[in-house]
Amino acid sequence: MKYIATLPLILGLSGIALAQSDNMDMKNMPGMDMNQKSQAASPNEAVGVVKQIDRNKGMVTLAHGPVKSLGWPAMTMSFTVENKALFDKLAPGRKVRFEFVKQGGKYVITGLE
Ligand SMILES: [Cu+2]
Repeated sequence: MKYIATLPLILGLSGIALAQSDNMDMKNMPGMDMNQKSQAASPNEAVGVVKQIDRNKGMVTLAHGPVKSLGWPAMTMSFTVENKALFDKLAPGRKVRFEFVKQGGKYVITGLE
């Protein structure tokens, strides 16, 4: 009689334990997902001056200012331009405000003005 009485109690407790760990997963996982999404989805913003343009390679070299989101100092470097229409906005010496994301090992400009 005692044994039968304790069994549902143990099951009940483990049920609560499972429910709690489910809640923890639900609290943690979407939070982590949200952080990863915001990193992937929101592009990095910077201003720069166009130094060199290579339409054939789909590259532009920019002397850009600090990039807060990446902790980058100002530097001159090449970016990939996959959207060829953006080349119409590029000219040597032009000051631009641009957005870029890291895709694989490349920094791809996604917006430019
Ligand atoms: Cu750079």
